[in-house]
Amino acid sequence: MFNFSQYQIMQAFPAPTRYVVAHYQRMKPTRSARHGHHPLASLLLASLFPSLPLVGQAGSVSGTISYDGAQTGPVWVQAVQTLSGNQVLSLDGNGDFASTTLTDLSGPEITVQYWFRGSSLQSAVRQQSDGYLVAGWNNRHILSHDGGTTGISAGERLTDGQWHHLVMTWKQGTAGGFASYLDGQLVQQRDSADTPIPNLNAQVYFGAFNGTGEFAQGQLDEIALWRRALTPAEIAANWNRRLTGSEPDLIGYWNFDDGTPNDASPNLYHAELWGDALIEPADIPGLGGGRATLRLEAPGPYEIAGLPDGPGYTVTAFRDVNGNGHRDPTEPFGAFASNPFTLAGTRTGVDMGLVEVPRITTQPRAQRTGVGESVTFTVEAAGSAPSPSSGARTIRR
Ligand SMILES: [Ca+2]
Ligand SMILES: [Ca+2]
Ligand SMILES: [Ca+2]
Repeated sequence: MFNFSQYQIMQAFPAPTRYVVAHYQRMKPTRSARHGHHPLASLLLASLFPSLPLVGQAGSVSGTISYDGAQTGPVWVQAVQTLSGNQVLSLDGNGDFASTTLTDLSGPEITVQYWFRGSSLQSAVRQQSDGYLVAGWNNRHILSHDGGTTGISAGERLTDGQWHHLVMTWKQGTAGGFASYLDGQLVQQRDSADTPIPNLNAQVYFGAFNGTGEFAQGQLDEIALWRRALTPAEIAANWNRRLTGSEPDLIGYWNFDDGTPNDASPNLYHAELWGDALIEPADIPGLGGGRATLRLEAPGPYEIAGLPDGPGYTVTAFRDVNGNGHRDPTEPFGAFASNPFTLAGTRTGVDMGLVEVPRITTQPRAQRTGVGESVTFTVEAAGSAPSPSSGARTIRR
């Protein structure tokens, strides 16, 4: 299946700009090519054009971003598809976890990846005996044989209540061989130690330290362990794809979609639920569906192409005043009025007006006054409402 969600568009380009990429059209269709695109085409295109938008395929959304406020900065537009029917592992932070039958992660390379939403990432994926490997410990990824609890950062904003995709990769004795990624973007990397991961001969747990403490609180999904370090290009291209379980080099893959904590890889490292741990429905924005982000220098017309047709799209935009690449509470924000909608081919008129949450910029000050005198208190506010943005009231006493 060809998944356009892999194209995260990070550079600005004017809407009329077209990058026509047609190599896939000569590929032989296969059973998996449901829309006529060979899976190899995605790899080819991803390697040739890792960050270019595609056109002439499936759907596109376009419209105009308007904003009449005073804040400045680039505008980010995001189209995300949320597919229904997903199930996840839910842990309440008190005695809940899943234990697997997997006990050996030894070797020269590994990748641990998973989706997380919640308030504590502790022990998301954890193996520990006399050594340890923990993906998600105090918001870090740590390996006892390489840096101990120092580890590397798993990223910011992990516990903001939104779904996030986390990846840890490790490859023995490699420049930049210990790396973490958040939502497909590199968070931190450093050179790795030149000793292999030891065989800890201990069960791998989801959400707990050996079932006794340091519990995660939140939801986990799409937990995948690979016996090799995925490359930055692979992660950029595939981070929000659903796996099938039959991918080469998978150690194990738990997606909970059949209502069980079973390993969907051929290795069958099935897990067992403990405490109040349960598997329940929760749809993850972007998982297995379309997902694209576009950066504009300023409000105006935009187009996002190369999105797969289907239901569950939402389109939003914000003005990145502080330039950090994500939406902060005071930044102008807008959402398409017809969210969510079904994309079928070209969707025009996906217009959004950016508005700001009102914020007070000047507070009234205490004033001394005598009987019979007037005093004026002034408060000034910025934002899209209320109107007017400043005012004064005179009080007589
Ligand atoms: Ca519990
Ligand atoms: Ca799932
Ligand atoms: Ca921002």
